[in-house]
Amino acid sequence: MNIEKTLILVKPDGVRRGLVGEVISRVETKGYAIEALRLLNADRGLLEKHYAEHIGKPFYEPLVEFMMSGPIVAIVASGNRVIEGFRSLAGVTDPTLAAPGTIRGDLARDQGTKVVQNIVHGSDSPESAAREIEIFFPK
Ligand code: D4T
Repeated sequence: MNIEKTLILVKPDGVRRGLVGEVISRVETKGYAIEALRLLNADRGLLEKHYAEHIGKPFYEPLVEFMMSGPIVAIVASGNRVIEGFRSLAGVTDPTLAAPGTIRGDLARDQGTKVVQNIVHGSDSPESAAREIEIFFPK
């Protein structure tokens, strides 16, 4: 059956704008299952782990500041090919270019900030999913 799990984050812009329900609704309507969910304020240490691959990049510090600017919602969703399925639901990173019909394409735009504010994060591989789920939902 190859049922996968993925980590989804509703970023502070999504929570601030009251889009948590909309994101969950799109995940559920697509047919994926919600396995776990928590609201939290991410601290720098947690974000350093989550965004380790981006440390040193020009957008890293603005990214961390943005991710600490308000509560986020972490979700584990499951289903066959949910990792690529959620990436498809989310749309590409840049919300200006994300296709209409996607979360980012429908709900986000360029805010003129140093960091892309794009409502959601989704794991990009089984390895990332396992690593990220352990960060947000440690056993
Ligand atoms: P996440 O990881 O949040 O699902 O987004 P993506 O997978 O679509 O994008 P990413 O990991 O490459 O980037 C993480 C995070 O950094 C912001 N970002 C990214 C940015 O502000 N400027 C940039 O040039 C890039 C590449 C947006 C998402």
